[in-house]
Amino acid sequence: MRGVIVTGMAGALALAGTAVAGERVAFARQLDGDPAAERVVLQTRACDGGATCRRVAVRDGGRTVPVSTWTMTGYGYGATAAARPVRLMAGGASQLLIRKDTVRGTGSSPAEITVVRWDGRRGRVMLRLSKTSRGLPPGFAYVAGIDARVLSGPRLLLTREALNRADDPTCCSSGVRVRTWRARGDRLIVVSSRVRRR
Ligand SMILES: [Ca+2]
Repeated sequence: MRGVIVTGMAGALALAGTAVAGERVAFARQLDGDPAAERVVLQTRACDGGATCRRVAVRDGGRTVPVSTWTMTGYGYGATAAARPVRLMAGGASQLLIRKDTVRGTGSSPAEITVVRWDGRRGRVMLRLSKTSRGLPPGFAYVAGIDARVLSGPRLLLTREALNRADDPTCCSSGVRVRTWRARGDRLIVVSSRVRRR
């Protein structure tokens, strides 16, 4: 079950037990093999401490299945969320590029980028990058900024991570890592990685 972030049953239970204060449709897009387009919605609720939490869900006919959590894994912060369709696999379906940021966050606040493939029943995580992802280049202590975009043409995802040494102020990173990723099966794998040091 690796990579499955929520099953249909768990999603239904989570929705039943969680008050969703607000919701808006981000976009409608064909995400799987059935004829109807799925609607991708951003759901909002109040989190502990007055922060706003948002998550992304897919509405497929009468079912609504979350494809992200309300907060970022391992943190209790409120989170903003945004989702857009991307094409990283062959075929007509789109995948979702989900970005989560901390509500009223600073440079050191948690952020997360996730690529999810909707398989018609649930969201499968193809890639998840956060500021605390392991495997940093030698000499760097943490990621101060993270971003992702799709390169036109070859179905490659490009990620940029601002890299800080332990004594860097969060404003001013000592390095940047640029990686490109492509789909292999249900995962995204690194095809190039470059670290620039200032
Ligand atoms: Ca569909």
